[in-house]
Amino acid sequence: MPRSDEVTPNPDNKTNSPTGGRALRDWVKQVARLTRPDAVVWCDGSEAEKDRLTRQAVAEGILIELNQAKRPGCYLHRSNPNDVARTEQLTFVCTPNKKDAGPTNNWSDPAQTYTKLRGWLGGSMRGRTMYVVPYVLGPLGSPFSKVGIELTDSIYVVLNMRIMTRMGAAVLDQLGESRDFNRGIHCTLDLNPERRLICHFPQDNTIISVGSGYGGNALLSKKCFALRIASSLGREEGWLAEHMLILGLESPNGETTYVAAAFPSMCGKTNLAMLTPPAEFQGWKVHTIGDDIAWLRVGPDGGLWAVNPENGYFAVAPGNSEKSNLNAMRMLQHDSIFTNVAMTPDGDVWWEGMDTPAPDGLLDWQGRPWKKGSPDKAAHPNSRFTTPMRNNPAWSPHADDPQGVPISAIIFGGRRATTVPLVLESTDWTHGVFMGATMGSETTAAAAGAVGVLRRDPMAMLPFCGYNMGDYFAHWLKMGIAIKKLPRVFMVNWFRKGADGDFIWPGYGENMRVLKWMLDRIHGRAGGRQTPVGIVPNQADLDLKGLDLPASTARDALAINPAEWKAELESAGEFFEKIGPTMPKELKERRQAILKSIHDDAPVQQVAASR
Ligand code: GTP
Ligand code: SPV
Ligand code: MN
Repeated sequence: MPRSDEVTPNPDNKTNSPTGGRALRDWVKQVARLTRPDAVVWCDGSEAEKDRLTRQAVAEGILIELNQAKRPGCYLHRSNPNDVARTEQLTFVCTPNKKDAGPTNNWSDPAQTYTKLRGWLGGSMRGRTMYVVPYVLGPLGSPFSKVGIELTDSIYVVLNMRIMTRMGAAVLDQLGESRDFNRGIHCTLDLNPERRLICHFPQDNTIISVGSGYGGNALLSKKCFALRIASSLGREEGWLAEHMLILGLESPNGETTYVAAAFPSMCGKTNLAMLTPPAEFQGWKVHTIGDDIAWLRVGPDGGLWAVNPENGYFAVAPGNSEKSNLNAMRMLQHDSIFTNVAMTPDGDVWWEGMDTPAPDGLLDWQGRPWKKGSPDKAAHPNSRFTTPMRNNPAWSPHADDPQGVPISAIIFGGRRATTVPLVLESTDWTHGVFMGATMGSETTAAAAGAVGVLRRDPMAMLPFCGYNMGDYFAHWLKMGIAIKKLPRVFMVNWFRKGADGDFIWPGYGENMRVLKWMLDRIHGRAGGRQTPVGIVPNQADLDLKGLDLPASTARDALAINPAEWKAELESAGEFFEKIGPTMPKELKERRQAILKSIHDDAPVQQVAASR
């Protein structure tokens, strides 16, 4: 296999006027010489370009036009049925040393992997167009921002990147002659899972993704750059790239407090980020900064500041209704791309969990007639919609602030049928890092594989940390020294189940009640009780006014069961062992100390409102 720059250029190559700097133009040429597209198109991010590509996608059957009277600017895409979720088993971190990828990542040798991928990429775009997609993660001109270029042969990817990122010609102006940009190559190939790989080369700031057209596998700005590569850059540069939503809570007296929350895929980030507070919370407002990814840095005041690197949401469709997430239902009324949802006979969308019953004549996510009562889901469980963040009625203009927003609390949470109470507060930073590092969650349809299996998913970053997980924990501990005004750290669980198998806690908008306790803790207005595993609110500390929740149910939601927690900490210990020599000693010691303090008859200690 010749090196890419030794492949003879395609004489028929058509390209519109490239405007980028020299390093960028050279790299684009080099990839084109290898993949041999019929044309190279530099995307400018304009409306005209969007209209042209949308028309072409409809003509080619990549997009289906939805009912434009009901949903202006909305389209449906149906993926290949073998390509409907991230594929963690085909995702690799290709560092020069295996130990730098760590025991939780798939690793392959960078030189061998480049050679193999070059082989697959050789001539792979013949008969196709290669789009050059320049984008910036983070607000334009922000010290947090990073430029990425994705080369892709998928119009669907281009149209989604246009929503998900700040994309277009302005990015090339910001980049100028700089060589400092993420190099992303995405090639659809024939969607054969045997030739599907998502490979990261942090040392080269490079991503190569082949054989998948789906979400996190193909929109390289998202999990590949903004998390895997960025987490690695963050470690070198002293900041954090996290799988977190960011939201602002404005109290009736106008005080806004910002929090960031890490929940694994499909565990409620989008929903929490734009929640509608219950009727009893008159005058409270929720402002969304981001719903999936946060980049966090120490600000000039010594506090932790966050930006959302993205410009749109690629969010889960099923479960969204006017009742559960009104803002989501509003934002996807226009200018959104739906992927793998069901379609009604009048060209509208439908999914499980919508308030309206399935209409007659529904087509399922594969375009097949769907019969009412069928055990198969009409919408794929990981069906999604892509929406510009400005479509969200709760969107905060501070999402464009170059300096970001100040974070007062970090929240970790997972999908746990047992053990983890509705909310827990850590006692200090190391304990907070411990809570994140020991997080567990049941797997969901966001990734290919079994659903509902409990696994450790530290900081919701198991599939997204671009380096050794033990070094990542150490980096978190180190950040605790760099941050002078530390945020409080909490853990939540909306998914605890009762004996009947149903969720105990009503969730969604009612989660505001839990956020309110956190704010009251932060501002010294609420107490709780100290348990070996953290501070839990007494029932009286939670504002449950107007909620039809029996006292015994609230008690179940907040219960700490010593036997369950002993098992939990044993399981966390096994995970720490798996991490091996990089596992920080502070966290191992903390685990032992907590385990030792768990007794069936541990005395209850009340915690005052202020620390
Ligand atoms: P990713 O985009 O995969 O990172 O997911 P996410 O964390 O943003 O999850 P999202 O908010 O889309 O929620 C995933 C699923 O969980 C949806 O079907 C929601 O309806 C459901 N969900 C969200 N919040 C709650 C809650 O508080 N309680 C319950 N029971 N379900 C919830
Ligand atoms: C997730 O799986 O956490 C997502 C969707 O947010 S994807 O972009 O496919 O990663
Ligand atoms: Mn996510």
